[in-house]
Order: sequence, then structure tokens, then C-alpha cells
Amino acid sequence: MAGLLRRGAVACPVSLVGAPVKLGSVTPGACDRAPNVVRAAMKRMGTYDVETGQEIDVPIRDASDLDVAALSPAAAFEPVREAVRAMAETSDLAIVLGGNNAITRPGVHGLGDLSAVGLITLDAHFDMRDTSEGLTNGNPVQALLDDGMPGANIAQIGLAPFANAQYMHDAARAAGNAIYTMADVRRRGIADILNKELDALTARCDRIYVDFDIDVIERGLAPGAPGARPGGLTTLEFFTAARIAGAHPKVAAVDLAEFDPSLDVSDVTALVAARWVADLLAGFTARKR
Ligand SMILES: [Mn+2]
Repeated sequence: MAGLLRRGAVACPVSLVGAPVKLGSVTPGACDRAPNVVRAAMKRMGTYDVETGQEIDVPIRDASDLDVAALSPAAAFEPVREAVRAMAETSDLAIVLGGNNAITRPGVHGLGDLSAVGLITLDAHFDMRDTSEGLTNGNPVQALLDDGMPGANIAQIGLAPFANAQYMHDAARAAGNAIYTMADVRRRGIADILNKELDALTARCDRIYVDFDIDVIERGLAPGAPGARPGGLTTLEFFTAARIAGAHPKVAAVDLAEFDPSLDVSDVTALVAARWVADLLAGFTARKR
């Protein structure tokens, strides 16, 4: 699959950039290494999709990595936003490889005026820690609300018990975010929830950003994420979500956040991340453009 990556100023329907923001992590680690580990794992993925009987033949413009590994989330805001803005202008789907979850705020801003942008998070966490002491990987959603994003433009899927505080839940409800816990996902299914929220945001928004925080996955199935806990999504649910997001015409950008290769075991999380890219592309192949 790495053969799909193109360097240089070529026009491609999909673009990709590494955003190795690591400062401001609540749990410090090495998530800045993730973009290159994902690229390397893509070499181990084939391009034939047995689920659809199709060859995945979508060239990806690889804009390389942004020079943000030594920057705070505040300092990384502009380069990440500008990268997403430029990619969204020249391609139909921008893939941002984090880095920690602080990349999501600038990524969403890269899609334009917040009143017309939708955000779906697949995340064990609300990411609504208080912002008064600065930006971290624990508060991008709160920061977007602070920036004026309407809560009605935000859907949060996969929230885990015993991993969030009540004040975040209260704030998310007060803002009008759509909220789905892990038990909701078990009950209703990831596809039904995601399709419903994509439909709802399609009516309100010009473009949609989907944040895939890899810690939403069951820790035993993707150990390379400091915030992952037992009781998360299965990898197949995560891939299903990627396929649905990739296929949706209003999904203009996605990110993969919180993958820390230093915590990985037997390349499990690296291969999850690489297949996430493949499923995005499989979905994109089915997109009606
Ligand atoms: Mn997160």
C-alpha cells in the first residue's frame, strides 16, 4: 500500500501529512514517531480489497511531516491548520497522522468557519478538560467550543466509563454535543450511530472532520495508546468506521491521534493504523464524486 504514496507537488484525490505534535500530552510519550511507523506498516498492506472485490488504486499525496515535534499545541496550531487547509483545497480527503490529540483543534479549523464544520470524535474521552491552563491533548474539544464551534456540530462516540469526569459530561450535554458511550455502541452498532451522525451533520455543515483517537480501541487490541483501556471498540468496529467515513462525500479530513509506537507490542497498533488508512481508501473508492 505504500506504493500509493506520492511525494512532491502532484494532484491526488487523497492527501496525507504527518503532524507529530507530542508536547502537551497528559501522559508524555513518543507519539511523534507514529507517522513514520504508520508509513512503514503501510508497506505490509496489500491493495486488493476482498470485501468489495476491488483493487484499491487511490494515489495519496504525502506532504511529509510538519516540523512540529518540538512545538507546544499552541505553537503547532498554525502549521497544522494551514496544512489541512491546503490539503482540503487540493484533495477530497485529507489524512492527518498524529501526534497527540491536540492536532484535532487546528485540523478542524483547517476546514473553514467553525459554524459550517462538523466534528465526529471516536474517542474514549470527551477531551474536554479545562483550557485555562493551556492546550493539551486532553482538551481539543473544549478548545473548539471555546473557539465558538456549536456543540450541535459535534458528535462524540465511544466514551468510556471511569475515564472521564462528570464536569466534562455535563459540559458536553450543555453544549449540545451528541454523546454515545461504549455501551451505546454495543447496543446500536458503530455503523448505525456513525451514519446517523453523518446524516445529521450533513444537514448542518459544509464539511466534516472525523477524529480517530486510537485509544477508543480495546487496549488489548491496540496497546500502543497511553489512554486506551479494557472495554473499548474492536478493531473491526474501528475499521468499519474508517470505511464509512472514507465513503462520505462531506468528510474532508480525518486524523489518527494518540498512537505511541513506544508502547506497541508486536506491531499490533502499527498494523491497526495501516489498515485504518486502507479502510479509509476502500471507503473513498466507493465515494460518489
Ligand atoms: Mn482523545
